Amino acid sequence: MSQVVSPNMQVLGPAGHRPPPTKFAALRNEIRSPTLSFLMEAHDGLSAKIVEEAGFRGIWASGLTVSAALGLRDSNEASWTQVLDVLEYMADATALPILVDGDTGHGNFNNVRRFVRKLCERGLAGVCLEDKLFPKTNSFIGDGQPLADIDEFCGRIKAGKDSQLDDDFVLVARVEALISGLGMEEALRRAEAYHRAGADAILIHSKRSTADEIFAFARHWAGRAPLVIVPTMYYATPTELFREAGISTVIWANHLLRSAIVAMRETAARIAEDESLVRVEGRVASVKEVFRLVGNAELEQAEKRYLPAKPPAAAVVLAASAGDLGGLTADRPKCMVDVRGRSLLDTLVHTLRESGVRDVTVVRGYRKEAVRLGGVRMVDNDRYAETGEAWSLACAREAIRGETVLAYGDVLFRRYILDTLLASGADVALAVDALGDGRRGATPNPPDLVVADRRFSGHYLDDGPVRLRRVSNGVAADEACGEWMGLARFSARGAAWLQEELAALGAEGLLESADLPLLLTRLAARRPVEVLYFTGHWLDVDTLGDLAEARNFG
Ligand code: SPV
Ligand code: MG
Repeated sequence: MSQVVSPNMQVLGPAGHRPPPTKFAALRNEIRSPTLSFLMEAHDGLSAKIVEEAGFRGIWASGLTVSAALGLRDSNEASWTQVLDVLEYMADATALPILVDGDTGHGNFNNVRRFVRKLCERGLAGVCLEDKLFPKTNSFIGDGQPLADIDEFCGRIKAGKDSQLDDDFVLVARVEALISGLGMEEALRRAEAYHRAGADAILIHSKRSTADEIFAFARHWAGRAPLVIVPTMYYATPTELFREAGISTVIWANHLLRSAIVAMRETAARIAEDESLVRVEGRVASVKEVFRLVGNAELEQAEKRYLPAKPPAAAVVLAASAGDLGGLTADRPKCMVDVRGRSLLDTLVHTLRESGVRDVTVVRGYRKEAVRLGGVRMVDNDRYAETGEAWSLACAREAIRGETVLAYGDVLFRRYILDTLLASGADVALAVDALGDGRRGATPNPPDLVVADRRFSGHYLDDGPVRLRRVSNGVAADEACGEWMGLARFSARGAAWLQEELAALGAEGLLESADLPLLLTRLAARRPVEVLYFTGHWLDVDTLGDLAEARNFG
């Protein structure tokens, strides 16, 4: 069940159910619960999503890794508002509560007040403040870093708690006394003072490779407030021992960033060495996976809901000529010949409908009474025997208004070809098979070969426009850039150009004799007509051999 995060950071459940807790309450519950909790490091929106998908219940926004991901040191080099921006991306990216590594609070009590308010406003569920001085340094650097005066730090804690905008906001006070070598007594003294100042939990930090001093602290502390630990250095300690010691929360503080460094380095080295992507493709997340992680599917849905819908395209299918498939076309035109229980025309119309093209006009002529199909408008070219394709098209003039797909009645193509045409921004786009060069054997109808201003390159990134120069069944194979599939799409503007061209042919007395290649070539001389290259995945049925192939298609 998907959840929705409302602006006030309430995670909304399905109607009729008690809503789950806010992010603030969720973090408070984790820290307070008697069972051991885990916060996993994240440093940006994407890593926050990855933590959520891994099943964690909370996130640690690490100062070290947020800084490092920005290419900076963990020394307050990023301003607090720059950090806040990163935190906002993280909060927006996940429904999980985030405990923010607030370093020293970026100054004195006054800076803490503003910082805490801003965190609450942006849906960050808690902050951890450490008893050091601004600008701080990472705890694992150097020895004996100076600590804040206890009373001054207690003032920061009080100021933070007094400034929180939600009662469940969590303030964790981090004790650095063990890190700084000041000993257990000082650590306990500080923890006690911070607890009294209002901290919701104590983070006791250690840089030793064993957890002995953490366990000793926990024993002395005796559960006075929840204890949070960061076992980066004492990582080999079995987690069970933390449970037995009554620890509240373990922070896995930096491991997503560190794993990303290894993965990125390996990928960069391979690509640099190979000057190729071959060895890395398949070992890296797919582009599709990136789209999924950032929620492209939701955007698609939203576009359907909010973008003005353009009227669906219509189609004109030219099916007036007889075609010659021997006895099969004695009583019906070729488009009505059966292919696996369905006529060619039916299959074509089905593909059109699947792509949202529902308004279909079929121009029939030869054996017109045999051309029957539900939900399709029929227009007759009764002069089919002495006229050509342009005349047939002109018979359907009324149907060419807005966006229009034009297809021969004897072609089959995979749906993605039509979808690509429909998605094209071109006003006139022809589907051209870059592999078709007219050498595929003698057919009764020589193929319509295309000459364009650019040949098919096959490059993944090559999606620049290709302009039609001419299309004709008289193009030499060497000159041909591909074969027109008998499929084209016109935008509303392109459809108006098509109307103009039909009118021009009529005015010049050419309408009866012209075929579509001539019409398109003339159009290309005056208007931009684009070629969209494909490689196979279509066929037209001219022979019994083609028909056999058609029966295996799909
Ligand atoms: C951080 O992740 O930034 C921390 C934890 O503060 S540590 O690096 O262990 O200091
Ligand atoms: Mg830190």
